[in-house]
Amino acid sequence: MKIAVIGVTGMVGTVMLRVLEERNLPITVLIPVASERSAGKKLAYKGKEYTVVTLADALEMKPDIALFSAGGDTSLEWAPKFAAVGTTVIDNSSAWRMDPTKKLVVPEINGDVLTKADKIIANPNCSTIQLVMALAPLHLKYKMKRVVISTYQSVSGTGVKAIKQLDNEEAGIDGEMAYPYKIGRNALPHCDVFLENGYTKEEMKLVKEPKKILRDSSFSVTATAVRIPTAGGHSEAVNVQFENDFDLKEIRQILTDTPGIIVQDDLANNLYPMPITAFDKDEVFVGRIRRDESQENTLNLWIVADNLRKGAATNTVQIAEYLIANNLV
Ligand code: 11C
Repeated sequence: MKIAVIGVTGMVGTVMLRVLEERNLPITVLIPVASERSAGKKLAYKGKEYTVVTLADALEMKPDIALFSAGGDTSLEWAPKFAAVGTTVIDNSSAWRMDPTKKLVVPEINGDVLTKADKIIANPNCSTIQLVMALAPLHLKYKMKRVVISTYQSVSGTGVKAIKQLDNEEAGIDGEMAYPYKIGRNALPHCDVFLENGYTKEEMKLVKEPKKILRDSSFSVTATAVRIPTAGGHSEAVNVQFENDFDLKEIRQILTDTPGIIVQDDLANNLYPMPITAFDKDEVFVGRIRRDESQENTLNLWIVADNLRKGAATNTVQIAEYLIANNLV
């Protein structure tokens, strides 16, 4: 397999390379790709040195799979060019997610929608992935009616400039700002840009993407996305009303039995998911599992994951693994 990583010097690209190193994909040729500015840089993969090439160079090499994480504009321009030479593109940007001709995939949930004909496959938004990982098995059993989400998102979701802003603030340095306000000791109800309906783009991703992944639009979703001064790891307080009543013990068992989910819910020992313990992990952590006593058939959950791993790099690599395992590439 010839695998290209587009945006390899970026934050998600770097993690993609690390995830590829850790897992056992049958990679015969690795093609690290970045902008003209980064072309020629050297990087290490499994103890060997590689030279970063441009998109045009990579296109000529006709990779079997290209993992894209270089922003929406690059994806819109280059993903179709790669698809045209037979490459299967797995794109981490928001460019293709809601395109009805493209699949939006979390392999554990809807990998079965993929076919050989899918040449551009979309990876969902990080906050969506961890949400649906926890909700999908519960939806199957109890059928969701309404979901209310409040997120607590780390600065790494915004990018390097935001990490730098937090670092600068902590060091007392006046530097470039990624946000309109200080992020240290603060909480900004503002992830991505505001839209005409008063919601942010991030909030609307949480409304739309789960319906596409779960292949069901019968439930309603509303969200408030908040940026907090955490370096990495997104957290979500989620309130779900189901059509059918549930048993809390059974909910815990279903989540415990779901591959990719780890239940951390032991109040006597102060055990609950946190960004700091989810850091660098591929699983989605669920805790504070309790009944909403204010209305029937309703559950409260706290869901945490490393947004750069399961929320981005790992899920993209898992899609590639699924394609390879099922001879779809
Ligand atoms: C954030 N979820 O934390 C965003 C980052 O659509 O892939 C990822 C944006 C995306 O701000």
